[in-house]
Amino acid sequence: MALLSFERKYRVRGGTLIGGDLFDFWVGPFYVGFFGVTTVFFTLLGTILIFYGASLGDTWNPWLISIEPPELEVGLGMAPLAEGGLWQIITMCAHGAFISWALREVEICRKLGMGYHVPVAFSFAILAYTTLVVIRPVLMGAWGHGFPYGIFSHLDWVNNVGYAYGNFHYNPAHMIAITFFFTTTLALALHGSLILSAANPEKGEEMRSPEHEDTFFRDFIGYSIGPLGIHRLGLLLALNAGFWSAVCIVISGTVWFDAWADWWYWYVDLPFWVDLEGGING
Ligand code: 07D
Ligand code: 07D
Ligand code: U10
Repeated sequence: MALLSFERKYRVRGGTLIGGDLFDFWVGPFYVGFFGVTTVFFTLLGTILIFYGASLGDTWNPWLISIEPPELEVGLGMAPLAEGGLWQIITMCAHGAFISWALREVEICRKLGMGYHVPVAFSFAILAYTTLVVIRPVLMGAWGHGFPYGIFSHLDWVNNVGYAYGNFHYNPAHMIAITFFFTTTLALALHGSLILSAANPEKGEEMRSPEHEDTFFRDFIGYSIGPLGIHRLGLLLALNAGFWSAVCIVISGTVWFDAWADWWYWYVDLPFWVDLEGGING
């Protein structure tokens, strides 16, 4: 079925979580729904506040505009608008927009009778963001631990927080997250190239089947995960990348306060060699 006639058939009412028929319509290609309206509301309000915050600052250079969180002394209270209050409201707007976006995905899934994999996946990104600007700051007792909303300023934050724990590369959850990120790109490169090699033949050549794809990997490494399995694996890898990122930052400053390299002394201190000559007590 051509895409346009498919859309005519499936663009029917129903499946909304909230609002009944009220916002159950499309504008151009976009499904609206209650959560489309809330997305637009929070996005516009948040964007206007960023522009307002920029107007209070001393630059219109887009790379340098930055909306700073409150000072650490403010703790978990509300700050005046120009002293971090804007950051706090923008954080609420960002959550309103991201969660609305995820719920709009849910409504579209329901309309189409599909699984909720896409909104579940997006919720891992939201989790990582919430960990950075809500969960960790609350655990540490100050909104000032959140990152500033600016293109270069948020890079400075990552750098400074990283060095606050010595060499951040020694954070074991950071290692796991990075390994998942790297493995995700490896899996996508293998999958993208395998599909193109079979399903996008030269003119006049015949398309190859999923059996060919399976056989390629069986010949190559003795095992094929299969055409459905590779998508399950891809999702698993990507969600783990986001999940372990959230873990690596939430444990920094809440359960571990020192240089991350020192965490590894548990290994040096293992009873097998701690008392041996050359060991830490030896
Ligand atoms: C390609 C989908 C499209 C999305 C894009 C991003 C905005 C921000 C707002 C000026 C893959 C749109 C950008 C709406 C404009 C204002 C107020 C997604 C694609 C194109 N970062 N980060 C970037 C965000 C954090 C880090 C780029 C957001 C953490 C490093 C872009 C968040 C940490 C580097 C950006 C966020 C961190 C970047 C490209 C939220 C750890 C880079 C992003 C909401 C995660 C890279 C100058 C991209 C860069 C970069 C956006 C959070 C680290 C500006 C929206 C605090 C080390 N980040 N980031 O392609 O070039 O994503 O920076 O959490 O090197 Mg960041
Ligand atoms: C938070 C983004 C959420 C996005 C959302 C959507 C819009 C709409 C609209 C386009 C999580 C936003 C949407 C705004 C846009 C339109 C229309 C994603 C988020 C909800 N690190 N490090 C990570 C590496 C070092 C440090 C994560 C590598 C140094 C700190 C990842 C290296 C030091 C933190 C990672 C490296 C250091 C991290 C980031 C290499 C600095 C974090 C990915 C090769 C001196 C952060 C949760 C992520 C984290 C994080 C990778 C180096 C510090 C695993 C590969 C040694 C302080 N680092 N890092 O989290 O875990 O994405 O955040 O050197 O806080 Mg690191
Ligand atoms: C996958 C796949 C697969 C496919 C696929 C895909 C994964 C099986 C079958 C999909 C993949 C791709 C297409 C590849 C490219 C994708 C990426 C690289 C990911 C990153 C994507 C982007 C950078 C694009 C981002 C664009 C977005 C998010 C669209 C922006 C849309 C809007 C602003 C409108 C949103 C609609 C809403 C909220 C509903 C309500 C709508 C209305 C009321 C009408 C519209 C009104 C407005 C626009 C005004 C409101 C203003 C807003 C919202 C904010 C604007 C703010 C300003 C400051 C201007 O596996 O294979 O193939 O295809």
